[in-house]
Amino acid sequence: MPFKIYRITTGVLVEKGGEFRRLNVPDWNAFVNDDFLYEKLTAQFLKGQFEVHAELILRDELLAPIDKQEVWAAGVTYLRSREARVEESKHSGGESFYDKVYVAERPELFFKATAQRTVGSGAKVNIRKDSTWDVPEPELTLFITSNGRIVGHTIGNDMSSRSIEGENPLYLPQAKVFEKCAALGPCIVVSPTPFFSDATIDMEIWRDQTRAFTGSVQSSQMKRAPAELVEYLFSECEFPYGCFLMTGTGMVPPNDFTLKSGDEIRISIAEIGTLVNTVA
Ligand code: DO4
Ligand code: MG
Repeated sequence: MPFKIYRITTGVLVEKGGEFRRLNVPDWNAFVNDDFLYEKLTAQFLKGQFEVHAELILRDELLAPIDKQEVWAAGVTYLRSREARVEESKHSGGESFYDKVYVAERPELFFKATAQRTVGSGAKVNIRKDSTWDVPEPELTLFITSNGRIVGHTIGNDMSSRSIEGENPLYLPQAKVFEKCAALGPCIVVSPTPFFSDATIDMEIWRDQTRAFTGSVQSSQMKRAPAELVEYLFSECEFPYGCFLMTGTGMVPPNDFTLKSGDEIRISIAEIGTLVNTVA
C-alpha cells in the first residue's frame, strides 16, 4: 500500500490507508532524498505519533513538499501540447521547433522553479502582469533522488504565459519562471511499485462559482517514458537533494480561455489527491 507524505509547518505527516502518523523528521531534504524511501517509511510509520486531527492540520499547515530541491519540467511530451504550441507560435515563425522537439531524440527539459517560487496546495499562484494569455498546466510530477531513482509522485502546475511564449520561443524562461509560477502537492506518494503508467489527470477551473474549464487526460498518452526524461536530466546535472520533474501537459484549455485573478484551479490524480490553487 502506498504512503502519502505531507510537509507541514510543524514537520511531516504520513498517511497510509487513511491513517495518519506524525514522523520525527529533523531534515526534510535528507528524509526524502532516499533511494529506499518506501522501505524507510514502512519501518518508521508505526513508530510515528498517531494523528487524529490530520484534516485540520492539513487545512492550516500544509506546505509544498519541497525545500532544497529544484523543479524541472519537460515540454511537448503530449500531442495536445504540441498542437497548442504550434498554434500559439504561428505568427512568430516558431512553430516548427515544437514539431521537431516532439519527435526528436532529445526531449525538451527546462528549469522551472526553486522552492521559493513554488507554492503548495491551498496557496496562491501568479500570472504575470505583462502577460495577456495565461493557463495552468496540470502535470504528473516525479520526485527523483540524487542517484536518479524515481521514488515518488506528486501533482504539478506549470503556470504558463501563452502570449509571451507565443511571441517568441526564446522567451520561454519568462513565460515559465516568475514568482509563484509553480505549484506542487498536496503530498508525495511513495509506492512499492511504479503504478502511474496510466494515471488519469483531471483539471477544473472555477470562476465565480461556475466551472470555466474541465478536462481530463491519461498519462499513458505521454510520448516519452519518465525514465527517459530522468536519464537526460541527470546526464549532465547533479541534484544533491533530489529534484522534481514535471512531465509535461496533455491538457490545454481552448484558445479563447485565459486565467483571471480569483480563478480556482483544481488538479486531481486519484492516487495522489487534489492540488488546489487560486490565482492571485
Ligand atoms: O515548449 C514549451 C513548454 C512546454 C510545456 O511546458 C509542456 O508541454 O508542458
Ligand atoms: Mg508544462
